Amino acid sequence: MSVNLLTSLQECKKNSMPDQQDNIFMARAIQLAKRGCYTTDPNPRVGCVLVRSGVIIAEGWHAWAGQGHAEIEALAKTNDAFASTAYITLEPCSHHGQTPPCCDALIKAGVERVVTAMQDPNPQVAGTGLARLRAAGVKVECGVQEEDARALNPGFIKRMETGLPYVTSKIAMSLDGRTAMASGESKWITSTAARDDVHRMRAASSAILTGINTVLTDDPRLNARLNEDADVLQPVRIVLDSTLKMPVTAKMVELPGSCFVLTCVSNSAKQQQLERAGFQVFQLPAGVDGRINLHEVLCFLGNQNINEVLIEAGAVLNGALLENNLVDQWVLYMAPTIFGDEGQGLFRLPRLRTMADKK
Ligand code: AOF
Ligand code: ZN
Repeated sequence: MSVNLLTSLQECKKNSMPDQQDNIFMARAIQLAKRGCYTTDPNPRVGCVLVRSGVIIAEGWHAWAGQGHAEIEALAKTNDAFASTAYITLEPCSHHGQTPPCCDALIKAGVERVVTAMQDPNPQVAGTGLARLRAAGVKVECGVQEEDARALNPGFIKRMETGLPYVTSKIAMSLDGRTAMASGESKWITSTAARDDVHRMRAASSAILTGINTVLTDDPRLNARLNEDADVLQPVRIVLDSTLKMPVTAKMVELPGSCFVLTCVSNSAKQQQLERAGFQVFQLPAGVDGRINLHEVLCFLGNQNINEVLIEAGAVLNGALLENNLVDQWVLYMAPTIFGDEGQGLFRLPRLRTMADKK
């Protein structure tokens, strides 16, 4: 815990209103949840703080799917949680998934009050955890710092609510809005600081998606390479490759983690070659233009339990994504360089001609 937060907790503990205390302890639970930022997929990031008489008696967070949920990790750190308040960034689960229900563990431990930031959007839980706690006589509040807690898990929430992943597209551009020279050459537009930032974004993503042309031009590794020492569950590397041009020698397939090639042609000989090299190949429906239908791609990713997908692609794919309104968040890095008139733009959108067409 940071010294500042500790001091403010101690100062606050005797005199403050219950609401203020709730906010401070929930802020701490949110901080703890962030420790699972690179590892909890496909599960959400969740933090938990157990408090008695205004003092934190135990803390926990969810780190890896299949391992302890935040509440269980916190309960394991104290042998007496009786009459405590549990601050949890997500409603405690009520179902048997890979682990038993957290709401039962809280009841069994004699927790007196549960404060959560938000309901679990997982239809298997969706309010039943809170209802079970109330039925057992536990005081329950929900909605404390909900906005910050939702921001921990944009992908998990969107996937649970819509079946689709949360989509971020990252684009690096020059001051004159170019993303590559006319030849396709683009290494490097941004500084190392910006690229380090991208590796943190990659680490927090469930998948990195690009188009086959980027692979043919750059042979990218598409893995997360962090400077700091942190556990990372490597994102799935995904390439949209309508006509199965993927080279079996691509660098990305040599690295730990999965590589998916999504295509809309059937070519069993090439598919077998790619599979022998370590790729997983999936055939998806084509759109009217003969390329893979991008909405189908997102449905496929949702079915594969991908929460957050980071797109790192060129102007063609970004143009199609923009046109189909499939991106939730655009992240633009602008470097203080000029590429000139021949350079490639951010979005290939040939149908825009008049001001009435503008996006
Ligand atoms: C909690 N606390 O820390 C997390 C929760 O397969 P399992 O057992 O890991 O369950 C996964 C589901 O549990 C996940 O989809 C979400 O609904 C909930 N996650 N719940 O009480 C936690 N990570
Ligand atoms: Zn749980």
